[in-house]
Amino acid sequence: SPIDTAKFVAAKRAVDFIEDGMRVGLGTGSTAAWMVRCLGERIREEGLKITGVPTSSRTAELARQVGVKVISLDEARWLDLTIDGADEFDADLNLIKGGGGALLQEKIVATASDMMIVITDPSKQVEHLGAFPLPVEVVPFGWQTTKALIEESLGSLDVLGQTGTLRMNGDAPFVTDEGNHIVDLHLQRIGDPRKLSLVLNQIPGVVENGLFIDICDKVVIGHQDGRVEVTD
Ligand code: DER
Repeated sequence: SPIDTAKFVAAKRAVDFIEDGMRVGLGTGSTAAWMVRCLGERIREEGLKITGVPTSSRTAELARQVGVKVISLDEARWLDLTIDGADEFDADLNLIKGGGGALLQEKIVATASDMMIVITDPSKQVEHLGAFPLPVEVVPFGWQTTKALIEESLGSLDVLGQTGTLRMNGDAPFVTDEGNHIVDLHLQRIGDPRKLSLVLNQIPGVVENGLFIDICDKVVIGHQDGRVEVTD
């Protein structure tokens, strides 16, 4: 499909940044999956020697299938490069991530990397973050209270919407790789993403949120006609 072409060309371009001997963070989502497949091809065709640190169990599974040597973040300690997708990115390269529910491991791995490259298609580019519901990872204990505290905290912030919804997986709450739940915040527009991220992470019961501030270094935008843009 055209959108798959856009994701594929972005993923393929990003894999060109990977050099022999690198420790690479492997993102989660459909665009990141194209990246893992392209990486597997480079390993097979060029004998590229790298190790990969996955950001979710499903990425780990795919990486092994295509022949990437998978190691844990604890074994790698620090990474040279992480390549991951995003749900939104703005002009400051701040992101909303977490649509796939892997935001906690994604943010830890991206922060442990010298460089983060985000692979996208034009639908992810926004003037202001917030049209995509902001995922907030919360511990299961007292999650309804935590959700209420989150909504209450929004009152003093520059956001338009103020409701959160518990993310479901069928008729049960969605459970992350870490065993937590996700509350999706329907904010419509986030005026000050940095402040919102700090306020959210102070709330007891909140583990992490999907705002990536000052983490992304490059965005690769793939287009359905095969064109690719790289933005620093
Ligand atoms: O969940 C995530 O953070 C994913 O990377 C998401 O942001 C992008 O997923 P997509 O590539 O399937 O659109």
